[in-house]
Order: sequence, then C-alpha cells, then structure tokens
Amino acid sequence: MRDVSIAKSEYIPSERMISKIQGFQEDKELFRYCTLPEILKYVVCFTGPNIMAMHAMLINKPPDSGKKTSRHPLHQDLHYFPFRPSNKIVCAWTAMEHIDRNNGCLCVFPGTHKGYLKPHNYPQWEGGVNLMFYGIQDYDENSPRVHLVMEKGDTVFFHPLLIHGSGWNRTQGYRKAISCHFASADCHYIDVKGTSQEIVEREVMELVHRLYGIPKDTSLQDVFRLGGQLVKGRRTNL
Ligand SMILES: O=C(O)CCC(=O)C(=O)O
Repeated sequence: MRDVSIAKSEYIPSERMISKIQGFQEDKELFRYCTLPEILKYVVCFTGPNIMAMHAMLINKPPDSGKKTSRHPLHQDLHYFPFRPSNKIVCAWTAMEHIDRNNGCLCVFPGTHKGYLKPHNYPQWEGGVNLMFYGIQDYDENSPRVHLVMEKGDTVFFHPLLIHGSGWNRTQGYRKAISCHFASADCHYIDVKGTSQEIVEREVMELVHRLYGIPKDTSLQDVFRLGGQLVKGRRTNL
C-alpha cells in the first residue's frame, strides 16, 4: 500500500514509497511474528486453543508530506472482517521503535469494545485519504482517549470493536509497527452483502483482481479463507 500523497507521483524506491505490507504469510521471516510464543501466550486467552492468523501487516508510517495523510482515522477493525464472534478476535500490535505522539502513536478510546460495529466512511480530509482508511464519524468527542506511548517491542492486544486510530508523523523518521489479527478457528464466516461492510468487499475484490487477477465475484470470505493460516491447535471452521 502507498500513501495517497505519493501514490500518483513518479516511482520512488525505498521505504518512502511503501506505507503498508499486508498479507505477508508467505514471507517466512515476517510471518514468524505471528507464531511467536511471546505473542501467542496472550492471544490464546482471547481465542482459545485453535488459533488462526487472519490478517498481518507491517505498517510504515512515513514522515507526513504536510497534507496529514499519514493519520489513520478512528475506526473499528471489525469493519474489515467477515467472521464472528468479535470476542474471539484479537489484534496484536507491536512497536518496532519508540512511538509517541510525535511520530503518530495509536490513540484508543477505552471501553468502546463493549459497543457495536458502527458505520464507516472515508473521512472528508482536505489532503485526501489512503485507500481503505475508513473512519467513523459517530463517536463521543468527549469520551476519554489514551495515546499509547510505546517502546520497541512493546505490544498491545486489543478487541476488534475498540475505536482507535493514529496521528500524523511530524518527524523525519519512518514509524514502524507490525501487527496480526488472530481469531479462533472456531469462528464462523458471515456474508457482508447488504451490510455496512459491503464496501470493504467491493474494494478488496477490485484490488485483488487488479493485483492477482482473482475474479471480481470472489467473496471477502474466500480472501480470508485463502490467506488465513493456522498457528496453533486445529483448523476447524475458518
Ligand atoms: O499503525 C497504525 O497507525 C494504525 C493501524 C491500524 O489501526 C489499522 O491498520 O487498522
């Protein structure tokens, strides 16, 4: 994935170009993150013994171009997932260096995981917004938010309904984090057609069609069925 502010400019090699590497399950070294016992010993508390790594990302927040496109709007990760129940899904997000408000740390709204999945849309930002950076508009502006200052290797585990986002990167460094969404293999798939998640299916299908020639009428479920990897226990439903 590329940042919207440079996506249309000429080819720029190096880490300036890439804002996210997604679906790295075929890369042995990166995927090792999703199998680390230090991570899985906490994940199992949420998922139970049958653990699937459903979605992995290396996130490289570039120095902001001045358009504040390096911000990540407030959202709930469940918006992207065609499986349930939400209580059996957990994200592990690990800082790869010191991260604070200067380079765009995570900002979370404690307690919001007890709510529901809200409608998500692209925010109307002046400088544009990255592909699939959906955000929610309907949240309580006054509810307390916490900025997570983290050191290299620090990891947070959070629920897919937790409202969170991240700020813009005001430094000249590339803020990096690695994350994986785990789910119990006993979860079940849902059809997102006719729901607020339908837009995700449409955009993901367009992307995988363009990149890999996968037919556009493939479902979001199929994408996760193909990409999901068992990391512990037995592959039951997912
Ligand atoms: O790493 C970040 O800045 C936020 C990433 C995030 O929330 C996401 O990709 O869903």
